[in-house]
Amino acid sequence: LVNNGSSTSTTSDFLHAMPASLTLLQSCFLLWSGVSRLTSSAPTRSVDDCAGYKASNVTVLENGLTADLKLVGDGCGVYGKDLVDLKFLAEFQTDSRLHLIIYDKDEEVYQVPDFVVPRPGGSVNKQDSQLEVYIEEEPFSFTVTRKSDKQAIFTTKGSNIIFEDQYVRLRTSLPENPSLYGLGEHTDPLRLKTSNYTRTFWARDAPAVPLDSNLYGNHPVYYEHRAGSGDSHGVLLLNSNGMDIKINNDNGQYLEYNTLGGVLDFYFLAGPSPFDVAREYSEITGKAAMMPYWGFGFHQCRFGYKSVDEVAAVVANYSAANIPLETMWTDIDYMDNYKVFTLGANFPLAKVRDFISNLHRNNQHYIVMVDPAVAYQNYDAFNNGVNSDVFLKLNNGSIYKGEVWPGVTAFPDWFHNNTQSYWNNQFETFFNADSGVDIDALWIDMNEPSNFCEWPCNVTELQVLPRHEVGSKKGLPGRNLTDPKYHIKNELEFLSSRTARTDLAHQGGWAEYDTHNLYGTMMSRVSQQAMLKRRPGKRPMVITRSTFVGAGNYVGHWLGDNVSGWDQYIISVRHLLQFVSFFQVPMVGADVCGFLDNTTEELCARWTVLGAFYPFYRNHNVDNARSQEAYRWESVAAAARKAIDLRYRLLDYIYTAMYRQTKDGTPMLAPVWMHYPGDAATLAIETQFFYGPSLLISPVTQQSATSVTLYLPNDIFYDFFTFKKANVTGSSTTYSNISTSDVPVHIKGGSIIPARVNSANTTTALRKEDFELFVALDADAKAKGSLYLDDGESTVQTSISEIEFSLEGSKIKADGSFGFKTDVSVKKVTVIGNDGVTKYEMDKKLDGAWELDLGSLRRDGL
Ligand code: MIG
Repeated sequence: LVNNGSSTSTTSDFLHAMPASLTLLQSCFLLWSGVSRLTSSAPTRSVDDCAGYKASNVTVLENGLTADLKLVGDGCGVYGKDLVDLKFLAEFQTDSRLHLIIYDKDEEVYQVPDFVVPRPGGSVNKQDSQLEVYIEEEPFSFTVTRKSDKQAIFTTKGSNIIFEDQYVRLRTSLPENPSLYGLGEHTDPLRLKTSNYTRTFWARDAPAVPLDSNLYGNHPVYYEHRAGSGDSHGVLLLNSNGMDIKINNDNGQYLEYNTLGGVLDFYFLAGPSPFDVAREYSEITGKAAMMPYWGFGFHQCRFGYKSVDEVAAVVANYSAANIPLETMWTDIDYMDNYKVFTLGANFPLAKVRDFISNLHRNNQHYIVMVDPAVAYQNYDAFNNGVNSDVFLKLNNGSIYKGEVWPGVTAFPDWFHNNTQSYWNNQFETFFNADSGVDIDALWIDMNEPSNFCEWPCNVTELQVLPRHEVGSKKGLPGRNLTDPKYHIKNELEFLSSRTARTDLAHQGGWAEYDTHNLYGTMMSRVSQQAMLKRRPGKRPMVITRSTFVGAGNYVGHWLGDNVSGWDQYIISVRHLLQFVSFFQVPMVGADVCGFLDNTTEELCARWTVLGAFYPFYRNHNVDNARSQEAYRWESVAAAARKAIDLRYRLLDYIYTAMYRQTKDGTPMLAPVWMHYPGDAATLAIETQFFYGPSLLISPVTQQSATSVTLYLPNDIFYDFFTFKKANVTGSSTTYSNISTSDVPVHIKGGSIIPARVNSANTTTALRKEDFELFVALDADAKAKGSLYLDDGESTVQTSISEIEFSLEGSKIKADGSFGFKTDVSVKKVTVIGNDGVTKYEMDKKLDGAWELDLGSLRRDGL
């Protein structure tokens, strides 16, 4: 097939489906010939004029396609040296996943190591794929289309790839006004801006989590919904280098990757539903780590609890105020001068141990913070690190020194073979159940890593990356590792500003320049393992600040240093959903009542209610701000009691949703559009969200407001508290008179929600409460829902229950597996339908399948 037309693509020809003639092609590539060079042979300095690559040796395989790529002309040299010989590989790994990688022939260029993000692999015949891939030979471009409608979901046509040693650029055209999501961590709108928008990927300690800024974590994956086809897809660029992703619509709509290195390692996920995309993405990230049941309880923390007595007093105050407190936390204040693995004078070991035993006796839990940076001082944690050689070092062999809370510090090198055992030993000693601080879970902070030193800081001489053997994928030698020519839009001036200097080499030779964004995730995994080691068989709960692709496989995340302000209260929803719904990091929550600055009574009450629908529910405050524990104001205490009561009664419902996410990647929380992608009015909704599969939460969004205008998709919804059927759907409606203890919640028709009849003071007690079922009928008067039961804490479960409830006609059923032994029963059923509400009493154990006729049950007078 010869195309003799113009080689430039326009947005309009992009918008049309691929030419029908392509469907006749047996091979999945298109030879493009007769195209003249875009540039003369002289290297140009303009990014847009680079001549790109030419493909040869194109080989069509059963499961994909390979080609060699050669630089056209002398290259463009915009921000470094162009690589002459590249390779292209496209492989259909499953019917819905296409892996496509462009890499250097010698495989010297850095690639995200497989031991950090294990690749899923797999191979299917191209006939079985939902996607197709086409290439054009010169200038080289590739296009990924959806087979069913020939729409291009990604195409580099019309924009040449630039692949230099310190700059890689690739651009895809997109339809006008695309619906794009993800590309975090950010606090920007959930549906991403489509013009003049740059997302920067460079892990940073980001106080006040500002908009339009690089924050703690890096997840270069986006989800796109195409209104035309009604289908969604996902695209991951698995690259950990500093990066700007630009989304713009000057001269056509596009999304453009600009990285400081690495290779173009793409995964295309075909969906076609948004939930399918999420599930497909979970095959790459690995399934999220299941959290302990108690982890869903209410947590209290603050920076600035100065003594164990003060911490104990907070616990006592909660109890006196009759607000259930599941877990108490302590920030860096417990340490001796902020040295990790030490106790300060106001936290004497005997007293701390006493305090923890008391908590445990009451079925409460304790968590403390550990930072990665170790004080450069003569003490055990430092000396042990030196002896096991685990700290990041300069080329001359001396330990690299940064500055964090304790003053001068060393930074563990998570790539080092000895680091896991070093960390295990520190944990086994300091957090020893019999003689140390017997924590139940762990909080890790400052792992971007954060460093108080401004660059250039303590600089003696620049470090040089060693030369690695061909094929090692550890990074090209000879690069400028601290000041590359292309400047990403990092909030801070230099790559090394306020972090570990980027010209350090890790053990094995990887440069911090390439692996900076992995630091928090590698610490997460090592810490999770260390926690598992001290309590074998028990699910570790580790909450980290910095994350990368795959972090959810090990840990949860809190959303960092937000501000006690109304804007940030509501922005927390979109920030949260990124992680749960798009990045497969479900155990997430923002600091309830806000971290920086002083909160207010009204804000704190509203936030305590909203937080009850975060997977991770913790009130946390900065040092020196006004105290904000839930008992500080009567209205906040009332809000907390009511919100916690509801959260706990629904705890098994959300625990079931989390379990499902850990099994198949179905997000436990989701933005409205993921449930109703065909409804254009949902695409930008970011203040309402689904909690579990069936409950729509619509918090009050503004200060002084007692009403909220919420959108109900065109479906059946019932008010979860009054059970009234919503008569306006497919449009917005206003709810009024919402007290600071309340939030509108709707249950979707067709669902059954298992809830505990009564809440309890602790999740341990909660597990002994009986169940009731809320049955919300759909248009056919049917409903279903699930319940997962296990022991709540073991990593390996030998006896679980996966129960499916259903209602059809007058029959209500429990089916599935019933391995988990429990004495609790289902005591009530509330059937919510067109004709109002009927409540029934019943008494059925959860030890085997059953079926009941509602007509045979005693009705409970309403
Ligand atoms: O430099 O440990 O995001 O939650 O309270 C600040 C003190 C260090 C930042 C964390 C915050 C924590 C604080 N930490």
